[in-house]
Amino acid sequence: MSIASHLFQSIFHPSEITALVKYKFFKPKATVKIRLEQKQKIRCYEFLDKTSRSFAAVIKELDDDVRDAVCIFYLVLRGLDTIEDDMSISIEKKEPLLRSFHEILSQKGWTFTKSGPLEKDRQLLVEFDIVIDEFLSLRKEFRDIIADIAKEMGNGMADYAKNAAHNKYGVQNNEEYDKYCYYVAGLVGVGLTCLFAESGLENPELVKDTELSIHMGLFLQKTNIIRDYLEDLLDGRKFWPKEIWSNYVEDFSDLKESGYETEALNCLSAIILNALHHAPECLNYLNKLHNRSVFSFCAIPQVMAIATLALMFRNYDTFQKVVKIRRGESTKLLLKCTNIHEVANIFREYSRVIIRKNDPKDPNFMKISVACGKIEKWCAVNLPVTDIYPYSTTIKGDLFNQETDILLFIGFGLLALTAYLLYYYNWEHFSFDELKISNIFDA
Ligand code: IN0
Repeated sequence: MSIASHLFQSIFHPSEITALVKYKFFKPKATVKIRLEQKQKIRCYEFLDKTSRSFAAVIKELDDDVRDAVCIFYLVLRGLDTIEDDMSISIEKKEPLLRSFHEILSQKGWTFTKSGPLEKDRQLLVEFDIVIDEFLSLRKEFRDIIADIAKEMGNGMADYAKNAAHNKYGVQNNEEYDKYCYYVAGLVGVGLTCLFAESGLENPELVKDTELSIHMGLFLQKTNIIRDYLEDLLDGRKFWPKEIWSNYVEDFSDLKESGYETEALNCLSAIILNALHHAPECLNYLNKLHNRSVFSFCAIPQVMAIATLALMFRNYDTFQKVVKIRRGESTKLLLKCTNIHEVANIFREYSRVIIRKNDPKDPNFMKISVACGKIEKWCAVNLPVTDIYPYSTTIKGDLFNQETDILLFIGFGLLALTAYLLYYYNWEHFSFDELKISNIFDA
């Protein structure tokens, strides 16, 4: 979509328009300085841009000490993910590939050309020898962290890939749901924390609190799984745990059928509630970070996740299409992710959005209030008093009141302009006689 259509989407949200313009024209773009002869590194950053342009920009903002390691880590994970996702690869070929991927990382010249033609990141594996060369050029400590995570993740993915029950019936219970998310996302958090500590940008103590790193990944992955309900269902995948959806419908696909709207919305509340439990722990993790670039890198996806959850909450569109926050809104959030105060305020604003949409008829009404209350409490305990906006002073909260202020400003501005134009052009020809009450009845 073009900038014009993003601007149009935000037509009633002037603060988003300001954010879009600021981001597009005034924010200095991160320039990764790579010497021209470093062709392979250039190619790796091109791959990064291709797989995810917006997240690539966030990676490029990282400090020099860790940027390349995170870029290669991301591409390695993409490689694993592409093999796991590819239904055209038989399980006999897929399992050993996933289990030995951490060794492949040291096999100079290794490429893979057997991905299905429709795989989005097919080319990454076709040219994977380049990623391997760049991986081998990282220092040993970084290489070991990336290989260790690839080993555990690859084995976890292989276990799921050959688990016939998982493939046929999907995720069964909440424990299995957490375990699956741990392999595909929790481990990413663990790996990133080790990279940050190893680079010296973050405190090595952070590595000890493995649970916090895992919560970071689970919050993101669970939001993705909820958002991708329809897409995954059409691809024959069921990641929503049966323990949750079976309380509402007989068949997982019923959630999108007409006649089941109430059940679907209540089920959606239940699975969003499950994800919300990770939010206070994510704030705890972010609160422990010291480096500015690491903070933004970690905070941006988290803030997008809570905004997406709030948008999906009691929103039936979640079962009909992929619900996405407006580009203007995401840009506005991205620009705010500079410190824990801003980020915690954003979490609180969106938890208030959820509270406002919460329905007393929903069986999880109370539990949702409690989960949002925990975010509210986190802010009350951890933010200075000056950052606290009590409930009673605002209905929608600071983030949204700003919008109303700008709209009022524009409204008054337009009114003043109209009055001025009327005055300027019409005053000389204006006659009070024409306004005589009798005139109205003359006709
Ligand atoms: C990520 C994570 C990510 C970033 C920062 C800190 C993290 C800590 C723990 C775990 C993951 C962390 O962020 C990306 C964000 C992303 O890719 N966003 C997409 C949007 C989208 O809808 O997918 C974008 O295009 O901007 C993420 O989702 N994952 C990821 C993968 C690798 C790395 Cl190194 C970091 C994927 C996942 C599965 C959630 C871990």
